[in-house]
Amino acid sequence: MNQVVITGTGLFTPEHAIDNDALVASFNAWVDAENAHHAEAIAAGEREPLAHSSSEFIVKASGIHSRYVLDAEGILDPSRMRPKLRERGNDEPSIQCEMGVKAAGEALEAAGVAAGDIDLVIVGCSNLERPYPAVAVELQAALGAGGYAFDMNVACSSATFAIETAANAIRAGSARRALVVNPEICSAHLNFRDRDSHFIFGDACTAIVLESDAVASAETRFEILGTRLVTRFSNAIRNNAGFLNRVTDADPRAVDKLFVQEGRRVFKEVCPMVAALITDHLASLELAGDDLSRLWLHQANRHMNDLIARRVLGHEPSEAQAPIILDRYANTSSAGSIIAFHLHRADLAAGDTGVICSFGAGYSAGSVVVRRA
Ligand code: CO8
Repeated sequence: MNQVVITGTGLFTPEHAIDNDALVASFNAWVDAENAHHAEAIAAGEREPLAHSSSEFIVKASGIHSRYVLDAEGILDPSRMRPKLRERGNDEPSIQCEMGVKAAGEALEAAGVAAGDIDLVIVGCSNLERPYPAVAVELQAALGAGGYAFDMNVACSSATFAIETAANAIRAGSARRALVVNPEICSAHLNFRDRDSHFIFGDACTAIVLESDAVASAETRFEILGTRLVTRFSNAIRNNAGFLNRVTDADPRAVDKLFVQEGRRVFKEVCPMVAALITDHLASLELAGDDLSRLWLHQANRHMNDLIARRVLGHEPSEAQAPIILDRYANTSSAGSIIAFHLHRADLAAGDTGVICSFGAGYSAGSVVVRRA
């Protein structure tokens, strides 16, 4: 079997940032307008007034201070509260393809690989702009990559599932070089009128170049020691937008066509599942928490990451051991753990070991154990 190495990563960060205060001001303006509109029903006790959101709550409950989005104006307009993105024509690249080109360019350059030498492109993300033609095939053409391409959809775990799929293709010899791209436009599926979740997500795109060690030329490479994936069905994180909505006559504006979750339940059920996944995966590689220099965890909630890192490492994690990027990026779904890996790996020395780990809807979780060569 071919040994697989990660030789480059890239990150596209949208130019617009929304901090908690701006997001909360827009939310509260909408709440005030709604309550004023329904003042009579509220006074008659027929309707509960809507409650304000608060920046203090958001930071305390999640660790999120700000998020990047493709469009801030539409989100912050209390009469709209969703991004305003221009529809792309059939002859234009999709928005996800444009994001992918930017992140992939950086990853290819870091790896010292020409796009034409890529044999496999996988686009893995939570939501795809259109079912077909695939965003991955479009990206393959935009980059001038060779081989074959396809889209994958495993919510927040799309990147780790795509890494294992790409690594398996390289291990088996059906590809020598693969590109995994994660264009996440979470703001388009977020209900900015839901107090419980309006602050959770941001947009970003990451890219990873994987190669057979035999053909890699980059000086800095991370050898993949092992990959492990797990899924367990849960209804606690859901999105019911789908192609059958049209034929069941479901209201496309219904709240369940956006992101919905039972946040507390997710927290309680996912943390032990992920800690067990990493610990068991490490044990199968004859490693333990003590052997890890770094945990690049999915970035959904600071407390989740602290708890998982504590269980895996056996002690309180330092900022360097389990870096947090969700304070600036919020939850960028599958891109989160890859952003952490992209921004926080340069200081590792040869022989240092770490785990890239995702977790999210499905439930789904993935562990990728890497060692700096
Ligand atoms: N402002 C002020 N107060 C608030 C707010 C607010 N915005 N929201 C809730 N409160 C109040 C509540 O009313 C409640 O008050 P009371 O105690 O009086 O009833 C109190 O705060 C506590 O509420 P919660 O129990 O809901 O708060 P938590 O402490 O549980 O924190 C979190 C909420 C942050 C959501 C937390 O539960 C969490 O992070 N859970 C895990 C979530 C998670 O990781 N989800 C992953 C989902 S992502 C995924 O897998 C795939 C998604 C694909 C992309 C989708 C694109 C959109």
